[in-house]
Amino acid sequence: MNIPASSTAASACPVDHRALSEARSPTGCPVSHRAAAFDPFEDAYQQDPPEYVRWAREEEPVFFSPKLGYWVVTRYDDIKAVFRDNLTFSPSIALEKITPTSEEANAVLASYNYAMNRTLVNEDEPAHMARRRVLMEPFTPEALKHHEPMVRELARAYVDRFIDDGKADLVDQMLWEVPLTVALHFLGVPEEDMDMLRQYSIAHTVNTWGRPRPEEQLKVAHAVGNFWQLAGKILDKMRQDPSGPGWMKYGIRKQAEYPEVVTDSYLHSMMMAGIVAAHETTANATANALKLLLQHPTAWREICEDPSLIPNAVEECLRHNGSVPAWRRLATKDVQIGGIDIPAGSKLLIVMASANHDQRHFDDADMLDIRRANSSDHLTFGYGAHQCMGKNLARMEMQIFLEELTRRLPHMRLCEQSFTYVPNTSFRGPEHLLVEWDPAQNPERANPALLESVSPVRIGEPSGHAISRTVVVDSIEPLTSEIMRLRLVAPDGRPMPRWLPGSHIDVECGTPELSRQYSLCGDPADPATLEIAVLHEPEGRGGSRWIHQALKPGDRLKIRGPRNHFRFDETAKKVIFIAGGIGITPIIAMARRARELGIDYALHYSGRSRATMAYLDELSKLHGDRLHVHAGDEGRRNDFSALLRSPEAGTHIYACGPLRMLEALEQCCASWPEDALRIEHFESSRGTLDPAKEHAFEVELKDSGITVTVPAGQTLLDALRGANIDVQSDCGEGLCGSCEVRVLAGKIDHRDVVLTRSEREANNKMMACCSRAAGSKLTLEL
Ligand code: FMN
Repeated sequence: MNIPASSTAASACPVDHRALSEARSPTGCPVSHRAAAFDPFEDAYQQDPPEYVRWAREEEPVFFSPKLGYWVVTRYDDIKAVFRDNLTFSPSIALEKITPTSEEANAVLASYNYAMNRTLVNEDEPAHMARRRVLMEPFTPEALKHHEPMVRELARAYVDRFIDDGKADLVDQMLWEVPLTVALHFLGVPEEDMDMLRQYSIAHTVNTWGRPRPEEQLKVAHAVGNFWQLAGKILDKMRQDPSGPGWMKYGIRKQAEYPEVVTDSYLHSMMMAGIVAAHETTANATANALKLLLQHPTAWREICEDPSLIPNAVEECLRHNGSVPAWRRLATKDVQIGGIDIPAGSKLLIVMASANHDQRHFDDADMLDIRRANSSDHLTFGYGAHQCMGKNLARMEMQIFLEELTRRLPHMRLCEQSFTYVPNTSFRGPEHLLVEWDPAQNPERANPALLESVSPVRIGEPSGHAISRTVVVDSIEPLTSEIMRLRLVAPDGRPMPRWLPGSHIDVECGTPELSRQYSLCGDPADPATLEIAVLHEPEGRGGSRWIHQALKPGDRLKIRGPRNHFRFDETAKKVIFIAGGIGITPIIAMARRARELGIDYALHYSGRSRATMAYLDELSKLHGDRLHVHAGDEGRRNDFSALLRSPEAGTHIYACGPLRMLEALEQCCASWPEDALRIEHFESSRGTLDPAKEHAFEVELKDSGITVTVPAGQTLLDALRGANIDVQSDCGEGLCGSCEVRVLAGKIDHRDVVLTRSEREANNKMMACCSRAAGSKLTLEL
């Protein structure tokens, strides 16, 4: 489809007139020289797509490319908004040839009766969602689990073939064939000639997303034509007996039930597109991931030493260096993207690789951080109704490949080489990946038992919040008879993660199931140490008891985080800090920060007696008469109603302590401006699910186009995960805030202790682990 010339008048000029060139956008305006030079078939784009469009991401995030005839979108929020609205931004051009081919090449394709049409990826609503729903079941985590042993067995067998050679081209010797074999199993297709299918897949990529030269076009057309015919033959054979496992067979069986939804044309197109989609993306993604990790030896060493880091490392590699750098959409009406007018009929190239390096969404976006908490926000799998259906199969394969290679070849390194890519906009991975190692050092020679150990694969999105790190207990020191201070350092002396006042860490108290949160109460400026203080609760659930009784200096400990749901707003005019008992811990770093910034503040600290109150001397030295100690046995209770009698504009109150104290404070602050009071809870019973007292409700997922029922005995979080929707979660009790989802309609019954009063009243977000619908339905932005 050509961009209509008539659409020029409506649109404002989107470009920088100071940097003129001869090139014209469809608006008739000249485009900037960099937009004019943009060419995604250049090697510079192939080598590093986010770097190639850094200028655009920073200065001209939506621009028209005259060479391509597309509008190019480069920022995270804009691309997510495009994916989210698949009516305004139609996917119908996703499989169109990006480079129109010669008459001769078209004639070759026609001679094979080539008729690639709608699959899922390029189908508009309402046909798309009806079909997606009918065909979804084999992609659910439950169904995918059955494939894990086959993937593992294949990965091992391929490593066996080269492990004693001391060198390999991982792409040629493993990363193409294993995903291709897995893809064929998944589809239910008998194993065909692997080399031929690989060549066909590359031809399909070049035909659809490449810029083949005229002489190349004929060769490509023959390969694509043959691929089309082969797909037809496989389908015909499958139709004779569509029983047994495999997604294509499942599709044939569903055709009998829903002939208008699962059409013949769909099945033939999908057979061909499916073979490509299911393996080329995974093969490229794994090659990209291995290249990236081997180029970052610290990250490689860390995953070799601790395979539990692999699921998030996979996600971070998909973010940093994914295999699908860009995708396409068609604007169906005049619309704005990032403030730029886009006329109806415009074609869009949305560069997800650029979104994934957008500093506005990812801190230190260019850095590879395998513990990054929001790695899985990447857009490599797309987003919304068309999000990659095979994402969890790809994640599983990548985890298994990394696990096998890190365990068996931790001493592997990249050879000197230059990397080449097939020039095209959308499928990207090195054509070869040469690695070498000393076979004499293969760990399994000294320790054959190593081959038996297997780390569990995580099917679905990993939670970056769930990534643990090992630390060493440097010192343990009693602060009172019930509270002890722990100083934690890195085992190799490296700096600890950075944190801000209000942050806490999760400590694994002996087993991963017994995880407890502890606020950081040291100095954020000290990069080497994390300090926590733990109150012994003998009648508790066992976490604090374990810390007090089992832990010794020199022990290793697993922690997660830091995370912060109690952020200190440094713009406050005045701050009142109120701490009760062990609730002093998050307040310590905040009060120090207020002092550093010269903010007017007061610190009120209550306890049963001075002897039970940790850090008193240190606080008194630092804060002098800004510290007010309220010791119960001295008859000096904190009188909140007197302290907070008159609301003051610009004053913030930060409070942490026992539940009763916090409830009393909430009452006293009822007449204060909204959100003046900011609270951290250490405990909550509000989120406990009692099926007898609950009712079932429906959730409509706007972006995915499905409706899920949440039974009385299930949390919203579990219901979403059961429907293959990724939502992060950590504490599961409504304390930590990691499972927040956005709500578009329906009244929420909030059960968490994270949201502020005004956030609850706004009724536009909720914690999926514990909060529910007040009525019978909610609509979520998922
Ligand atoms: N307990 C402490 O003793 N010190 C802390 O600094 C501390 N910080 C916490 C921060 C947050 C965000 C939360 C949710 C809880 C915090 N707690 C803290 C409470 C502990 O996580 C835990 O509930 C307590 O040690 C009792 O655990 P137990 O019942 O397993 O013994």
